[in-house]
Amino acid sequence: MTVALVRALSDGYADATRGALGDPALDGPIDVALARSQHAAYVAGLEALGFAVQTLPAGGPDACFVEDQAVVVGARALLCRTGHPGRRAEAGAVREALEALGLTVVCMGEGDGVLEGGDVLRVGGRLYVGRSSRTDGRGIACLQRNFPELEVVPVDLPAGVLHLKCVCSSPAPDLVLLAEGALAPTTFAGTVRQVPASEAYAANAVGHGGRVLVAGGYPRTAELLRAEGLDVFPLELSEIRKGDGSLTCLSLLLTG
Ligand code: CIR
Repeated sequence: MTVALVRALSDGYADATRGALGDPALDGPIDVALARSQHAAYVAGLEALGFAVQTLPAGGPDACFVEDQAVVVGARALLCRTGHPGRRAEAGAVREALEALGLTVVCMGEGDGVLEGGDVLRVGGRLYVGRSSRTDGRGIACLQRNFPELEVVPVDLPAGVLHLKCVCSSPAPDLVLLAEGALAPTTFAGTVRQVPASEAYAANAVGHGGRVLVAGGYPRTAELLRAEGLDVFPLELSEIRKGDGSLTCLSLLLTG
């Protein structure tokens, strides 16, 4: 199965939770129509990577950031209890979609703490998980209980980082793209390539089969990915970024 689950942008997207990225340049109003066209280009990009894209109907203002609702490993998913209480109502539709695709879904309960998928990065046999304002120790323990076949590696995030994947991603097997200065490169096993701090936003990239979607306007990151032998597809993300989102946040990728 090579399916990407995405969620349509709601009319209320202009009211998405904002400000965590701490960049005043992102303070202006969100242009929802432009956000929708950027989202459509993202969907086309996922198709170019080889995914069959399934689009869920719109939900709350932040629901397009579907990555936060689940952690998928093979044919199993852990449905997250998000650290953002206002986003918990988004989970039901994601659960139904994952079950309809044949996945076994386990739901986090109230005693399981909080966890958001944006804090979880899979690299080979490891799940790196950010300890953040959205993910706590009990959530990390719940992740380890549910995926005992993988090694869960907690990562303390610097202040002001919303999710682990705001500063890193793995767009190709065993490759970690990391924003320089955000975390020690030795945090990760495998090949770590650092993007300059001035291009930190581009450290969040989505890849599959040798092709990579990357935020547009970051030439050094694009060059670095090309040097890894990858085909680079830059995407404009201004309105997604204003909602504190980036590329991985907009999909749940099922490749098991
Ligand atoms: C939120 O604050 O939850 C959304 N506005 C942004 C979520 C971005 N998700 C992600 O980085 N995985």
